[in-house]
Amino acid sequence: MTGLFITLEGPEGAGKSTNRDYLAECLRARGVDVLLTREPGGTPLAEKIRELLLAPSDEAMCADTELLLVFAARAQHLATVIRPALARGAVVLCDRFTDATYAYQGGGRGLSRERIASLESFVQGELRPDLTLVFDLPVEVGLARASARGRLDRFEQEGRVFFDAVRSTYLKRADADPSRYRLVDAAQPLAQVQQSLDRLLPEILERHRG
Ligand code: T5A
Repeated sequence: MTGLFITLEGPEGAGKSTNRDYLAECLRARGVDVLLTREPGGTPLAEKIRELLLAPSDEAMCADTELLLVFAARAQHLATVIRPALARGAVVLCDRFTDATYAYQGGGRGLSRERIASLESFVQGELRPDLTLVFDLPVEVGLARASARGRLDRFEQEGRVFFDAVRSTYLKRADADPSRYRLVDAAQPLAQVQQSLDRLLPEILERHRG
Protein backbone atom coordinates (compact mmCIF):
# COMPACT_ATOMS: atom_id res chain seq x y z
CA MET A 1 0.00 0.00 0.00
CA THR A 2 1.37 3.41 -0.82
CA GLY A 3 -0.09 6.76 0.10
CA LEU A 4 -0.04 10.09 -1.67
CA PHE A 5 2.48 12.79 -0.85
CA ILE A 6 1.12 16.33 -1.36
CA THR A 7 3.11 19.44 -0.54
CA LEU A 8 1.84 23.01 -0.20
CA GLU A 9 4.26 25.73 -1.18
CA GLY A 10 4.45 29.44 -1.78
CA PRO A 11 5.84 32.64 -0.37
CA GLU A 12 5.17 34.01 3.14
CA GLY A 13 1.53 34.50 4.05
CA ALA A 14 0.22 32.70 0.96
CA GLY A 15 -2.34 30.74 3.00
CA LYS A 16 -0.62 27.35 2.93
CA SER A 17 -1.51 26.37 6.52
CA THR A 18 -5.10 27.63 6.23
CA ASN A 19 -5.65 25.71 3.01
CA ARG A 20 -3.81 22.61 4.18
CA ASP A 21 -6.35 22.37 7.01
CA TYR A 22 -9.24 22.96 4.60
CA LEU A 23 -8.01 20.24 2.23
CA ALA A 24 -7.59 17.84 5.16
CA GLU A 25 -11.20 18.45 6.22
CA CYS A 26 -12.46 17.78 2.68
CA LEU A 27 -10.47 14.55 2.40
CA ARG A 28 -11.39 13.28 5.87
CA ALA A 29 -15.06 13.92 5.11
CA ARG A 30 -14.61 11.40 2.27
CA GLY A 31 -13.09 8.82 4.61
CA VAL A 32 -9.44 9.38 3.64
CA ASP A 33 -6.64 8.78 6.19
CA VAL A 34 -4.81 12.16 6.23
CA LEU A 35 -1.57 13.11 7.95
CA LEU A 36 -0.99 16.85 8.43
CA THR A 37 2.55 18.01 8.90
CA ARG A 38 4.96 20.83 8.13
CA GLU A 39 8.57 21.77 7.41
CA PRO A 40 10.88 22.67 8.85
CA GLY A 41 9.53 20.57 11.70
CA GLY A 42 7.01 17.78 12.00
CA THR A 43 8.81 15.82 14.77
CA PRO A 44 10.00 17.01 18.21
CA LEU A 45 13.64 17.04 17.08
CA ALA A 46 12.88 18.68 13.73
CA GLU A 47 10.77 21.31 15.53
CA LYS A 48 13.87 22.19 17.60
CA ILE A 49 15.81 22.67 14.36
CA ARG A 50 12.91 24.85 13.13
CA GLU A 51 13.35 27.08 16.17
CA LEU A 52 17.05 27.50 15.32
CA LEU A 53 16.18 28.37 11.73
CA LEU A 54 13.42 30.88 12.48
CA ALA A 55 14.75 32.69 15.54
CA PRO A 56 16.36 36.06 14.78
CA SER A 57 19.91 36.00 16.18
CA ASP A 58 22.89 38.32 16.60
CA GLU A 59 25.10 35.72 14.94
CA ALA A 60 24.38 35.69 11.20
CA MET A 61 23.67 32.15 9.98
CA CYS A 62 25.78 31.06 6.98
CA ALA A 63 23.74 29.98 3.97
CA ASP A 64 25.39 26.53 4.04
CA THR A 65 24.49 26.10 7.72
CA GLU A 66 20.90 27.02 6.92
CA LEU A 67 20.81 24.52 4.06
CA LEU A 68 22.22 21.68 6.18
CA LEU A 69 19.82 22.41 9.05
CA VAL A 70 16.86 22.31 6.69
CA PHE A 71 17.95 18.92 5.35
CA ALA A 72 18.83 17.59 8.84
CA ALA A 73 15.26 18.35 9.95
CA ARG A 74 13.94 16.79 6.73
CA ALA A 75 15.89 13.54 7.24
CA GLN A 76 14.30 13.11 10.68
CA HIS A 77 10.85 14.05 9.43
CA LEU A 78 11.02 11.63 6.50
CA ALA A 79 12.27 8.70 8.56
CA THR A 80 9.90 9.01 11.50
CA VAL A 81 6.74 10.63 10.08
CA ILE A 82 6.40 10.91 6.30
CA ARG A 83 7.64 7.52 5.13
CA PRO A 84 5.66 5.55 7.76
CA ALA A 85 2.47 7.47 6.88
CA LEU A 86 2.94 6.83 3.16
CA ALA A 87 3.65 3.17 3.88
CA ARG A 88 0.29 2.80 5.65
CA GLY A 89 -1.47 4.42 2.67
CA ALA A 90 -2.23 7.88 4.08
CA VAL A 91 -2.46 11.13 2.17
CA VAL A 92 0.35 13.26 3.60
CA LEU A 93 -0.32 17.01 3.43
CA CYS A 94 2.95 18.76 4.15
CA ASP A 95 3.19 22.54 4.58
CA ARG A 96 6.45 23.19 2.66
CA PHE A 97 9.09 20.68 1.58
CA THR A 98 12.14 20.69 -0.71
CA ASP A 99 10.66 23.17 -3.19
CA ALA A 100 11.00 25.68 -0.34
CA THR A 101 14.72 24.84 -0.18
CA TYR A 102 15.11 25.56 -3.90
CA ALA A 103 13.10 28.80 -3.46
CA TYR A 104 14.65 30.15 -0.22
CA GLN A 105 18.18 28.72 -0.06
CA GLY A 106 18.50 28.56 -3.87
CA GLY A 107 16.58 31.61 -5.13
CA GLY A 108 16.77 33.71 -1.96
CA ARG A 109 20.29 32.90 -0.71
CA GLY A 110 21.80 32.16 -4.10
CA LEU A 111 23.03 28.61 -3.36
CA SER A 112 23.48 26.48 -6.44
CA ARG A 113 20.73 24.19 -7.70
CA GLU A 114 23.29 21.37 -7.99
CA ARG A 115 24.26 21.58 -4.33
CA ILE A 116 20.61 21.43 -3.26
CA ALA A 117 19.90 18.59 -5.70
CA SER A 118 22.76 16.52 -4.28
CA LEU A 119 21.42 16.85 -0.73
CA GLU A 120 17.92 16.14 -2.00
CA SER A 121 19.13 12.81 -3.44
CA PHE A 122 21.16 12.01 -0.33
CA VAL A 123 18.30 12.65 2.11
CA GLN A 124 15.28 11.62 0.06
CA GLY A 125 16.60 8.95 -2.29
CA GLU A 126 13.94 8.66 -4.99
CA LEU A 127 11.13 10.15 -2.90
CA ARG A 128 9.52 13.29 -4.39
CA PRO A 129 6.06 14.74 -3.76
CA ASP A 130 3.33 13.28 -5.98
CA LEU A 131 1.60 16.65 -6.19
CA THR A 132 2.69 20.16 -5.21
CA LEU A 133 0.23 23.03 -4.82
CA VAL A 134 1.95 26.37 -5.27
CA PHE A 135 -0.01 29.21 -3.65
CA ASP A 136 1.10 32.24 -5.60
CA LEU A 137 0.54 35.88 -4.73
CA PRO A 138 2.32 39.24 -4.98
CA VAL A 139 5.12 39.49 -2.42
CA GLU A 140 3.67 42.57 -0.72
CA VAL A 141 0.27 40.94 -0.19
CA GLY A 142 1.82 37.88 1.48
CA LEU A 143 4.14 39.93 3.66
CA ALA A 144 1.26 42.15 4.77
CA ARG A 145 -0.69 39.04 5.83
CA ALA A 146 2.34 37.58 7.64
CA SER A 147 3.19 40.85 9.42
CA ALA A 148 -0.38 41.31 10.62
CA ARG A 149 0.45 38.44 13.00
CA GLY A 150 3.09 40.49 14.84
CA ARG A 151 6.79 39.76 15.33
CA LEU A 152 8.64 38.73 12.16
CA ASP A 153 10.81 35.57 12.07
CA ARG A 154 14.36 35.47 10.63
CA PHE A 155 13.15 34.84 7.06
CA GLU A 156 10.34 37.37 7.20
CA GLN A 157 12.94 40.04 8.02
CA GLU A 158 14.51 39.62 4.56
CA GLY A 159 14.06 42.29 1.89
CA ARG A 160 12.11 42.60 -1.32
CA VAL A 161 14.86 41.21 -3.60
CA PHE A 162 14.99 38.00 -1.54
CA PHE A 163 11.22 37.45 -1.73
CA ASP A 164 11.03 38.29 -5.44
CA ALA A 165 13.65 35.56 -6.02
CA VAL A 166 11.67 33.13 -3.83
CA ARG A 167 8.48 33.75 -5.78
CA SER A 168 10.09 33.54 -9.20
CA THR A 169 11.86 30.26 -8.28
CA TYR A 170 8.51 28.72 -7.32
CA LEU A 171 6.94 29.91 -10.57
CA LYS A 172 9.80 28.56 -12.70
CA ARG A 173 9.66 25.17 -11.00
CA ALA A 174 5.89 24.97 -11.43
CA ASP A 175 6.20 25.93 -15.09
CA ALA A 176 8.86 23.29 -15.75
CA ASP A 177 6.81 20.32 -14.50
CA PRO A 178 3.05 20.68 -15.07
CA SER A 179 2.44 17.03 -14.17
CA ARG A 180 3.47 17.61 -10.55
CA TYR A 181 2.62 21.28 -9.86
CA ARG A 182 -0.74 23.03 -9.65
CA LEU A 183 -0.67 26.82 -9.39
CA VAL A 184 -3.32 28.37 -7.11
CA ASP A 185 -4.05 32.12 -7.23
CA ALA A 186 -3.68 32.85 -3.51
CA ALA A 187 -4.38 36.59 -3.83
CA GLN A 188 -8.11 35.87 -4.23
CA PRO A 189 -10.46 35.92 -1.25
CA LEU A 190 -10.21 32.74 0.81
CA ALA A 191 -13.59 31.40 -0.38
CA GLN A 192 -12.38 31.50 -3.98
CA VAL A 193 -9.05 29.88 -3.13
CA GLN A 194 -11.02 27.08 -1.48
CA GLN A 195 -13.19 26.71 -4.59
CA SER A 196 -9.97 26.16 -6.56
CA LEU A 197 -9.07 23.40 -4.09
CA ASP A 198 -12.54 21.87 -4.44
CA ARG A 199 -11.84 21.59 -8.18
CA LEU A 200 -8.61 19.71 -7.43
CA LEU A 201 -10.27 17.18 -5.10
CA PRO A 202 -11.36 14.67 -7.79
CA GLU A 203 -7.79 14.52 -9.12
CA ILE A 204 -6.39 14.02 -5.60
CA LEU A 205 -8.87 11.25 -4.83
CA GLU A 206 -8.18 9.60 -8.17
CA ARG A 207 -4.41 9.70 -7.65
CA HIS A 208 -4.81 8.27 -4.14
CA ARG A 209 -6.94 5.40 -5.42
CA GLY A 210 -4.65 4.83 -8.43
N1 T5A B 1 12.07 27.52 4.79
C1 T5A B 1 11.31 26.39 4.89
C2 T5A B 1 13.28 27.51 4.10
O1 T5A B 1 13.97 28.54 4.04
N2 T5A B 1 13.69 26.36 3.50
C3 T5A B 1 12.97 25.19 3.55
O2 T5A B 1 13.39 24.16 2.99
C4 T5A B 1 11.74 25.21 4.30
C5 T5A B 1 10.92 23.96 4.40
C6 T5A B 1 8.97 28.55 7.54
C7 T5A B 1 10.09 29.39 7.01
O3 T5A B 1 11.12 28.50 6.70
C8 T5A B 1 11.61 28.77 5.41
C9 T5A B 1 10.48 29.42 4.68
C10 T5A B 1 9.70 30.13 5.75
O4 T5A B 1 10.14 31.46 5.83
P1 T5A B 1 6.49 28.97 7.94
O5 T5A B 1 5.91 29.56 9.16
O6 T5A B 1 6.22 27.54 7.71
O7 T5A B 1 8.01 29.36 8.00
O8 T5A B 1 6.09 29.64 6.60
P2 T5A B 1 5.34 30.96 6.38
O9 T5A B 1 5.14 31.14 4.93
O10 T5A B 1 6.05 32.04 7.12
O11 T5A B 1 3.96 30.63 7.05
P3 T5A B 1 2.82 31.62 7.12
O12 T5A B 1 1.97 31.10 8.24
O13 T5A B 1 3.27 33.03 7.12
O14 T5A B 1 2.11 31.47 5.75
P4 T5A B 1 1.01 30.53 5.24
O15 T5A B 1 0.95 29.24 5.97
O16 T5A B 1 1.18 30.48 3.78
O17 T5A B 1 -0.30 31.38 5.53
P5 T5A B 1 -1.44 31.17 6.62
O18 T5A B 1 -2.38 30.13 6.18
O19 T5A B 1 -0.85 31.07 7.97
O20 T5A B 1 -2.15 32.57 6.44
C11 T5A B 1 -1.52 33.77 6.82
C12 T5A B 1 -2.61 34.80 7.18
O21 T5A B 1 -3.31 35.16 5.99
C13 T5A B 1 -4.71 34.87 6.13
C14 T5A B 1 -4.81 33.82 7.23
O22 T5A B 1 -6.06 33.87 7.86
C15 T5A B 1 -3.67 34.24 8.14
O23 T5A B 1 -4.06 35.27 8.98
N3 T5A B 1 -5.16 34.37 4.81
C16 T5A B 1 -5.86 35.11 3.95
N4 T5A B 1 -6.34 36.35 4.02
C17 T5A B 1 -7.03 36.81 2.94
N5 T5A B 1 -7.25 36.07 1.81
C18 T5A B 1 -6.79 34.81 1.70
N6 T5A B 1 -6.99 34.12 0.57
C19 T5A B 1 -6.05 34.29 2.81
N7 T5A B 1 -5.44 33.10 3.03
C20 T5A B 1 -4.90 33.17 4.26
